[in-house]
Amino acid sequence: MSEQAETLANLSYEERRFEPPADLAADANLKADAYEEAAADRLAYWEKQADRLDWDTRWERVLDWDDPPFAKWFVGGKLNAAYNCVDRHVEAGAGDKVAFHWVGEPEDDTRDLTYAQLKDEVCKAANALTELGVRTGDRVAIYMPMIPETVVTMLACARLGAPHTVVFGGFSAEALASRIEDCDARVVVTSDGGYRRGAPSALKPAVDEACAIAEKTGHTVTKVLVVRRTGQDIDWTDERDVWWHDVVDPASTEHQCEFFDSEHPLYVMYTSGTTGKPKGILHTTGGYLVGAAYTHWGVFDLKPETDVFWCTADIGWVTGHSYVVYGPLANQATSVMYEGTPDSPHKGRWWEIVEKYGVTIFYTAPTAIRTFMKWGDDIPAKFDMSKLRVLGSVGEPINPEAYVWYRKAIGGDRTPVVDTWWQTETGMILISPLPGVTAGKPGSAMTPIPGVVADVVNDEGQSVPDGSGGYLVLKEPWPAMLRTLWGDDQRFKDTYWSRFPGMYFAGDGAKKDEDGDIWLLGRVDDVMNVSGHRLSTTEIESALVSHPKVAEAAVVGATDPMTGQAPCAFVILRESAGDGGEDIVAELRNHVAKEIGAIAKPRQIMVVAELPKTRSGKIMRRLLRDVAEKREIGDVTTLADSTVMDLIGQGMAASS
Ligand code: 6R9
Repeated sequence: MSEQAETLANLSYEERRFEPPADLAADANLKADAYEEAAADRLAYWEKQADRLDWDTRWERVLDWDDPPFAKWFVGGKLNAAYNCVDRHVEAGAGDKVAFHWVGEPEDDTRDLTYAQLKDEVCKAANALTELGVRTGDRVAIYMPMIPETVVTMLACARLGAPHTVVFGGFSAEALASRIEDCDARVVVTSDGGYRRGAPSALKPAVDEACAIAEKTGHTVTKVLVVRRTGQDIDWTDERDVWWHDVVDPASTEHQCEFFDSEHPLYVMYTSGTTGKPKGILHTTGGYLVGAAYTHWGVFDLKPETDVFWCTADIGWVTGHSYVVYGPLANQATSVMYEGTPDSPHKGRWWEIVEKYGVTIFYTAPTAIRTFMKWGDDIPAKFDMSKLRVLGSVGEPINPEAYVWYRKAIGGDRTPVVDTWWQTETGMILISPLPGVTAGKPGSAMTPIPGVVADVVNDEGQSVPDGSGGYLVLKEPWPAMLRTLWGDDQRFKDTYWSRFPGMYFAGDGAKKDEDGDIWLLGRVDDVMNVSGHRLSTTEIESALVSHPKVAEAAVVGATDPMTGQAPCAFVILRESAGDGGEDIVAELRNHVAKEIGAIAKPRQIMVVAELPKTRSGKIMRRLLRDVAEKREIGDVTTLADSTVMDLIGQGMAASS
């Protein structure tokens, strides 16, 4: 090998390893033998994990996989998720323990909620929701900021066996309406607004608008329950809208909970797929709660007596469901929950909170880590974060430099970093280092956790050798797996189970390194990952095409130093729109924000005369990605008209 080639080979090989600290390893919840135990008898291992919960009726069978891909876990078992998250801890004498140190964005607006208080609030909300007509099986939509009432509402729904669907507060009225309609929710819980970046930001107007949109298709929302958070002025529909303080506050704290079948639906969470229509991922009660509790305990090495856990995710995403709400509460953890943005009122706000509450385990996303890196080491250095002992990352691949910075600047060079791979569909972490076992490699999610069977396969579905890349698959069912897509079993089969027969196809590319450790390489479908949030190219294209001036649109996810990927759009205007006018780009960006949400706003919009298409009419996104990432344009031989790229290239030069 030439000297230069050798240098290159070494550069692309990550040699840094971070061994677990000795004290953590000695006392770890999960040790190396867990891998062997789970491999020897996987179902017995999961059965043991199910004993973390309180069951009213014990299951008869651990897994029913007789009709794949439709799984049933802990068959015949009965339990209540809210009882497991709250009541049983109070009954065990932990009522005075803090469940949440809640921190509002305005300084000094804080509230500690004990398990006993949480139990009272959940019971009151369950009684109030019943008054409003919610029955077992009914879907309830939740569109809320990060306030305690959001958790209370989710648990109240779980207590009643009414599946919730939480819609991220950053989503638009249109997006909210489509979710309300898809899962046929008749009751919506919201607030007047929440605090973001130092100012009240409204939520209720979007609910009003969503109800009006739904009404047009014949779908009536009968009740909207509204928490007063900011006190801002809002419109009010007398027969439909109800204040939380009028119905929940005076309700009884007594509520007898019912126990539901292990497979009773717990929630539906919408996520972007490869078509314009979001998919309603269905999670059920027993398996999901077992998976969330087990991974929260094992991957973060949670010691409920002494740890203070903080997952910064918004409850509107699956990470918030599993690691702000269900996992930590099932494990009787004490958690921090923060309402606002990391830079309000100053860029050290998160670290100030870590210091104040003595946070020991911290879980966030690479996009946030990269932002802090940009802001500089001196900001976290001002705070005492010496109690931190485990750091976690989720949502997208973490670049090795960000990993190393995170470990050093936040973790004082002591803390293991667990890079956790999972999805809305998987419900729980599946691939991750274990903090007391694994010598972490920056950038690698390492290996499947005990109980999980994952692999990287080639186009034919064969396992690739170490040192090669392919597609990430799961080869055995796991308890928190999605059960189906709400109302669409066929799409469930097509999306996840048809690419490789008998295996779950995650949609992610991955490689195994020479040691067999897994590196995630990003999506292999038309889904992009923007700041850890999934957006589909088709969804943004549909939003653009719904604008009266747009004839055609193509969207690609271009690499972005801060957000991982950023949407870049190429649009063809309608003849009638002329050149679209001076503000066409701003107009279209705002239109996308209105249709989907601000997070989907294209970073860049280029008005073009043609789009590169194959002879069969498929848009060649690969070429557009080359343009968006300012690369040399790749192979154009399959283009129907090869001059198209020259035109786009010229337009690009003119616009930059
Ligand atoms: C939990 C969550 C899932 C997609 C997934 C993958 C990406 C998540 C990752 C990661 C590399 C990690 N992803 N964690 N990629 N390393 N540690 O994020 O769920 O919003 O459904 O996104 O995110 O591409 O397929 P969700």
